[in-house]
Amino acid sequence: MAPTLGYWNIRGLANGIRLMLHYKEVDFEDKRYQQGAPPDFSREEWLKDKFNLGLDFPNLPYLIDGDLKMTETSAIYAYLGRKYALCGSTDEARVRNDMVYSVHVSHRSAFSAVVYNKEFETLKGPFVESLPGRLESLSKFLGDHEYFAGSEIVYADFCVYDLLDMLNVFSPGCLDKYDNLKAFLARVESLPTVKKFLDSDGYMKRGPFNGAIAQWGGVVVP
Ligand SMILES: N[C@@H](CCC(=O)N[C@@H](CS)C(=O)NCC(=O)O)C(=O)O
Repeated sequence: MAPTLGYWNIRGLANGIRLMLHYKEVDFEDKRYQQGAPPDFSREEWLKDKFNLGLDFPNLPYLIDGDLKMTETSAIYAYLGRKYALCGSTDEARVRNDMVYSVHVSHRSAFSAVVYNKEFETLKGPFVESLPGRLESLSKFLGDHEYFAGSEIVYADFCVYDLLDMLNVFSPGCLDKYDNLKAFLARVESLPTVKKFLDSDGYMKRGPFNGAIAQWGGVVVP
């Protein structure tokens, strides 16, 4: 039976997972829960399922693959990475994958702390000012490599792709001086199976990136 990936109907923590599954042409159910409209932002659609799926730590995203049921984004990436040989084939590639995955989590967490904060307007500027430092180190680490682990694509590439693409919508032009990061985005986008997903109706090119209660990216960004 095809695996099920459950998540909100947003990019959020799941877009990189969706990209990876499409890249590998995995037949899966992309189950998207719809959060209610303001002012209630009901989570009812998810809450009806939350404790009935047999999940040990009920949360979104979840992945159900046969008898295996899991939550925690990092566990889902690691599982799929192992299953589809996207963890890196050498020690060096595996270390690079693991490092850049964790670094991307730090950046994503910092971003979430800003966009979900009621003080968003105050916090936005300092976050934008922090972007060159964040992007510079990713750019240096990527160097002349095709992908973040080297010449082979790994699961962290899909996470970083999603993060950079979102930051470029949040702060247009923030990638301008990083030619290798822009080339990396273009490289991922030109992978035929990824391109097919990016061009499909279901792809959320302009979001929503975040949950509906976020101060930025909770709806499609014009
Ligand atoms: N530690 C979890 C956090 C997951 C999480 O915060 N999920 C949010 C959406 S991004 C959610 O709405 N979860 C559903 C819930 O809390 O019931 C992970 O890394 O996957």
